[in-house]
Amino acid sequence: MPRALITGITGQDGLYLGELLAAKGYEVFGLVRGQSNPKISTVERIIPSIELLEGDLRDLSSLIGALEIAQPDEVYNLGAISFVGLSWKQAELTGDITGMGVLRILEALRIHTQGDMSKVRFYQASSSEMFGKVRETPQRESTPFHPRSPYGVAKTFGHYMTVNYRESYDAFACSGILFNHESERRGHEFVTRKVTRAVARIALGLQASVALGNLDSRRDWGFAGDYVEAMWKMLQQDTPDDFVIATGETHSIGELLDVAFSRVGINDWSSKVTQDPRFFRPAEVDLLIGDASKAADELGWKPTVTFEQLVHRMVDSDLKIEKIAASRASED
Ligand code: GDR
Repeated sequence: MPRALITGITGQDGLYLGELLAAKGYEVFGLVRGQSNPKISTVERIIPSIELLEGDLRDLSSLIGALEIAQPDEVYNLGAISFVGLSWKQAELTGDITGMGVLRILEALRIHTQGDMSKVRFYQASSSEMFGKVRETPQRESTPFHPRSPYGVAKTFGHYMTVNYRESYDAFACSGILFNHESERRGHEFVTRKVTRAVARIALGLQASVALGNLDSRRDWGFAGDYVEAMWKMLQQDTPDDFVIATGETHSIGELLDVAFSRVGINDWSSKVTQDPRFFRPAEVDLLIGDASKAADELGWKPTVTFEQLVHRMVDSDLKIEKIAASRASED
């Protein structure tokens, strides 16, 4: 039975990856910060066989301890402060967890494997935010980075550390440069889920409008369930490498609003969306669109869910959730 350790198990990607690996017959260990973490019950419901270990990406010895217990064949580092908007307000914490956390887990692995880092396969969750103010379009593995947020800078540090440990210690370390990936499990602070929840609530008469930031930025949005498959595939190769994972399509926030509102029969959303300076960022990433042809050629990976299908499933799921919440509230 192969064994895997996932950091960031309570996040959207941790849940999908844990489910995928458990279905493939892995013994899955998840790292959690503190036993009172309110998301633990969700993890245990979605991945009943999960074994949770306490540890923190800010604490090297806790990472070494987790590796000793899990004895993993594969380690997936998905843990991070992942909300870009927050990273300006908590720049130091973002640098510590999203950036230095990668170095700490690599160091923990080096110590755990007694220097033979080829023994345990390592996946680093890198991000299209590293491209930032893009130098070429579409963005591919060779595109230079120009991050625009403390989050993007921290991810760039983590990416280069991963590459450096591969080159310095022969680590089996892969960096997946994933473009935005969403689902009904996405947190409400991210724009897709913020929109789909608001659309559901507006359709049900529970709220009148939604306040957003920049409607012109463009993203390459895929389905998170497809993207965790790519993470696993990277670690099954003969040699470690870095891959861009993306759909190759880009859409504006305005187009996201079009598709989400039309799902509930609203074709003109202009009176239902306001703009609030609080949601604009000090520096914006205007356009992202990825070229995942290397992943298609070498991993045989392709996205299976279109932008429209993704937005529809998220709106449909939020309609269900909000209906249940509204009927519970009316019973009370
Ligand atoms: P992003 O995702 O920063 O691309 O990073 P997010 O959904 O937060 O923003 C996407 C774009 O939407 C614009 N926007 C708003 N964003 C939010 N969150 N809330 C708003 O009200 C709003 N209005 C407009 C943003 O300015 C931005 O242009 C995500 C994260 O998951 C990262 O962790 C990951 O690395 C990258 O995707 C790939």
